[in-house]
Amino acid sequence: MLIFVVSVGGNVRHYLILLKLYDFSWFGKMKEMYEARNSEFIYDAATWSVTPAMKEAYDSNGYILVRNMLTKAEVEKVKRAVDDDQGIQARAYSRDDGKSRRSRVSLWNHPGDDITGRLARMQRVAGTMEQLMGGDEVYHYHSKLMMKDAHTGGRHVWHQDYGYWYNNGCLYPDMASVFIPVDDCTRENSCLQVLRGSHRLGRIDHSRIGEQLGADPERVEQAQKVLEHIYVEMKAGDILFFHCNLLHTSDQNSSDNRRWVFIVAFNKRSNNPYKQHHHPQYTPMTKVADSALLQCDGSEPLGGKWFIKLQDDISIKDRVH
Ligand SMILES: O=C(O)CCC(=O)C(=O)O
Repeated sequence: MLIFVVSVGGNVRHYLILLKLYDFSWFGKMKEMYEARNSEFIYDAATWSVTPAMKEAYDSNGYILVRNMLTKAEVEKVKRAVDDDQGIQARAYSRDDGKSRRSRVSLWNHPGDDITGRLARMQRVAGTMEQLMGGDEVYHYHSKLMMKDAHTGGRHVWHQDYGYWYNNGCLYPDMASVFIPVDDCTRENSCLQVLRGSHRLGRIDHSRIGEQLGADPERVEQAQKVLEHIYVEMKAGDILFFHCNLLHTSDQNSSDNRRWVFIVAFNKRSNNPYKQHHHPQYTPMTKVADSALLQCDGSEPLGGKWFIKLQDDISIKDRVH
């Protein structure tokens, strides 16, 4: 109950107004409406779980963005690991964007037990993705460090990840990715762009553009007329979870700042590819506690990750789709 004393006319008459405000739930409801509309949530370690509102936002928009999901200490640890040029970076190759720029990528099939492997298998990452995908068992399909360096980083044309993975013998679009910035991602340094709700268009035909597969430009143009185009600006520590049919793109990085991100892809056990290809068949994945990342000291070996070499990355080889 709130009591206000109101003075009218400057002095004489005073009114006592009693306002019974038993119910502040409108505030919570407004917050929920904002979160659902924008697919944007704030991480709270003490209470975190995938709520029906998050699942609904994921199902209707094709993604959710969770702010502050990694702590500063965790981001620093990940940064140190990828900045080591004898580590993951040493396995990188570059991809032509069809417009004379290149992005560097390091890609590996099994998570391993180093910092990046623990990051992928953490409850916060793998557990959240699994819940958003419906709760069935998921496995690690691959991870990559996508490096767009200042002034040189290449673009990614509009595509759906399932536009690639369909060709790998995955029958269902029961797959998804987790986008984890190592650096802040802004419009200037080529943050991810998505078409909200485009996963509901189903799989679109893809064809070759440079060394990439791009979604049929006619479809993309029509989709852009009816769906909202979002620039997903993120701080290092924020995490984006997105469906494999969500149309996404990113520009060349012409800025002074590099833009490096991890992308972890998951597949459902029930969607085991019907043929062998350059990413793994179902392989059980052990999730680790959220504390596992900070327990790494950086000396963990990179063994068992099955890094992909340029010649093995059939997604950039000439082929008919
Ligand atoms: O790094 C990016 O901006 C996008 C990468 C991407 O879309 C992909 O690898 O499928």
